[in-house]
Amino acid sequence: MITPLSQQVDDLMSTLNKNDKSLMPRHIAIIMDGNNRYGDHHKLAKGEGHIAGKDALDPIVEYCVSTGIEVLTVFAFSSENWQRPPNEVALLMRLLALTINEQMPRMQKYRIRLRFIGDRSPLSSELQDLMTDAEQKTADFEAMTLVIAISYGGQWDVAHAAKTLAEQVLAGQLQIEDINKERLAAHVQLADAPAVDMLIRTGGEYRLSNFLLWQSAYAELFFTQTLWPDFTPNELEAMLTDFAQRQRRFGKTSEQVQVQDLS
Ligand code: M2E
Repeated sequence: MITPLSQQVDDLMSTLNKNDKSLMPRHIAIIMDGNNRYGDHHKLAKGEGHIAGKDALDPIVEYCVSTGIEVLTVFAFSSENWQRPPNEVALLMRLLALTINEQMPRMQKYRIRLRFIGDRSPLSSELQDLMTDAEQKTADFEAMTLVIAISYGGQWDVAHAAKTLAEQVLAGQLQIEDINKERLAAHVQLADAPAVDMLIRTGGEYRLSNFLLWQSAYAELFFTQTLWPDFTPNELEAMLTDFAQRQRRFGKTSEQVQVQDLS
């Protein structure tokens, strides 16, 4: 079959993007929305949409590793998700533990560092131990960092950072006059990672839902109707082509954004 010219141009464009690192995001964040609606559409039993969603992440992770993305952060469980029906919360907690166990060999294979962000205090001690263990075992991997946000909220994150600064003031280690955005930035989650430069939300809603508020201050936003279990590397690749075009168009501004890390 002959490849249509438009497809050839698209392929060439995405090859070119990957060769110019300044046109590629360093840090992609994803709000993986639409699992329950996927379950409804496919007449699955309650909760099975989340199982489908769990499996959709693997090809996305592999694609990100292969294109040299440094950090991929996904919203697995928000601080607001605690208000979902108790049996859904219980299922999600079981799925989280199951997924972490399942993912370990893959993390080894692809040399991916696994990290977790969020308020761990409401999580079971078993889950907390599993998370700490996974972080320790993958700490030296360098192909990519996969960040899983669990019991995470952007407002919690900023409040938590403010509390750290307040403690420093109380201990006489910091003057109130010296509090500024750089000082606060040093204490939000992922302070040592590059800022989020691409934020994707699947599932057709146009909200940030309290995800990485501070870290996404300059992020390019991408929304798709695609439900999370249907999201593919192909669609991500199309978004990356769009991202590169936005970077080209706003060349000057994006250069300024590129250099500003969160630390
Ligand atoms: C995930 C968690 O809705 C969530 C259910 C569990 C799996 N999931 C979606 C995740 O986001 C942990 C790891 Cl290590 C990877 C993915």
